[in-house]
Amino acid sequence: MDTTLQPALTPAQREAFADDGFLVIRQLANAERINALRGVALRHAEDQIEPIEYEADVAYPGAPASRAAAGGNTPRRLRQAFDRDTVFADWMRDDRLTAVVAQLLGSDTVWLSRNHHNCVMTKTPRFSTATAWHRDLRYWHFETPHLVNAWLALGDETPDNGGMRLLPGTHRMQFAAEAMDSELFLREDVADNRELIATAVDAELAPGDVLFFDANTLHAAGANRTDARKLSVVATYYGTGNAPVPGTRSATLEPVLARSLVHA
Ligand SMILES: O=C(O)CCC(=O)C(=O)O
Repeated sequence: MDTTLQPALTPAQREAFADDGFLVIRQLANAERINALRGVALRHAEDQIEPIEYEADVAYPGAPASRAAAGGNTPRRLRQAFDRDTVFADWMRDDRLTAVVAQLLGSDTVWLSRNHHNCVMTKTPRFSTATAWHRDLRYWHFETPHLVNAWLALGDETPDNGGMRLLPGTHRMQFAAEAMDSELFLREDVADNRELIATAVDAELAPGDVLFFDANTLHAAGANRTDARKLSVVATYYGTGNAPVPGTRSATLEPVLARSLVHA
């Protein structure tokens, strides 16, 4: 493993990620980059540049019933961010971002999946919905569960505007089938689950902060109850020794080599 990576994670940061399944690195993207990303993301959301997943498509509780209903044209995800604009592609291959991912994965080689996340998540006032507790891996198909998500805040993220909440240590836990509902969301009517949910941590983020989380960590987020749109760029990475299972949705689009060994 290359030991010259910058920023270098401290032993405490590595331990926090291993224990909790997530880690926030403050100010990994500077204001100039945030402005550029935000400008393109806002334009694409307002001009509805496809491919977009709408709140009506996600169909979480409280979502508009169809794309034709009031609020039915509210974007939830601007998909295929890597191929949408070079500002997103440059960010997803950024040296400092992928250096952190390399350390968290323990792999000098870092692959970006174009089939999962790879999007701008938006939460729009009035029509946004909450996401229940889940693991991202629930519908992904990889040889190992060793994947890391990088969630970049393009604005402030708080419980009020639907910021991310995480359950520390759940990436290492096994759950009985009855703990989850038919869509693999954690059932909130189960007493043990309610105890676990009481341990939730809010990831409060400022523009430029990145939340890294293990794809097996249970997380959720509320609706946006403010009057400003929330935007976050999200990318998923894996390293040497992992690969999408051929023939599955995880293998649909070719991955991007986001980082390889640069120092001998
Ligand atoms: O912003 C949210 O509601 C959470 C999104 C999320 O966890 C996901 O899409 O996997």
